[in-house]
Amino acid sequence: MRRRAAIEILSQFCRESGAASVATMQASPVWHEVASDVPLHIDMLGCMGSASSLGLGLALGIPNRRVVVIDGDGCLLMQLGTLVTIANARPKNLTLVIMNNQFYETSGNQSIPGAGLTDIATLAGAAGFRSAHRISDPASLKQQIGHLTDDGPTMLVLDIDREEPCEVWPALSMKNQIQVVRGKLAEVS
Ligand SMILES: Cc1ncc(C[n+]2csc(CCOP(=O)(O)OP(=O)(O)O)c2C)c(N)n1
Ligand SMILES: [Mg+2]
Repeated sequence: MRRRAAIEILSQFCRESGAASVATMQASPVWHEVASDVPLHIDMLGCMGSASSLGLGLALGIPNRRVVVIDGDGCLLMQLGTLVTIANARPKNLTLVIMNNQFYETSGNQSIPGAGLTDIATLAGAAGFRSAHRISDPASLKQQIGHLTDDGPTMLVLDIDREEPCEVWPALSMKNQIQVVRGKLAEVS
């Protein structure tokens, strides 16, 4: 599936449900192309493997709101122990989406270790995630995201086509995004 098609579906879910979102790597510029209106969004910039930890903190802090993290497959492998940390914390409202393109696309499309061999959804299940599904097409993603229950943490592993990395990165400030999200959450609580 194309990254953009997946992010259109994920961002529409956040728009409709009021979920907070975190994106990283090549998901970030696409998110800003299609979903700059979705209010509770933070990009994890630069720090491979930390988007899921930021999402975990958010999910524990706002337990009545769903949190969707869009992570890279290479990033997940960089800090694989986070799967156990997340499963152990049992955030019912957290969904970790892995963009399973099998490449480090951002740094020039080097193949990730375990490409075509390692099953990330099985790793998540073994770590203690309540459910983990591998999804290959937009229709299945739409269906699966419509059936998310508050029985997380859940993982969706999306098979994403190899693309070329974006040429122009949007100007983003994590500090600013975190302050904006904090302010918006304070307004509604
Ligand atoms: C610890 C660490 N090593 C290397 C890098 C350089 N680097 C930046 S992005 C990236 C690839 C990210 O790959 P993936 O998580 O699969 O996301 P994709 O680019 O495929 O969306 C690498 C290796 C880094 N930022 N941090
Ligand atoms: Mg990747």
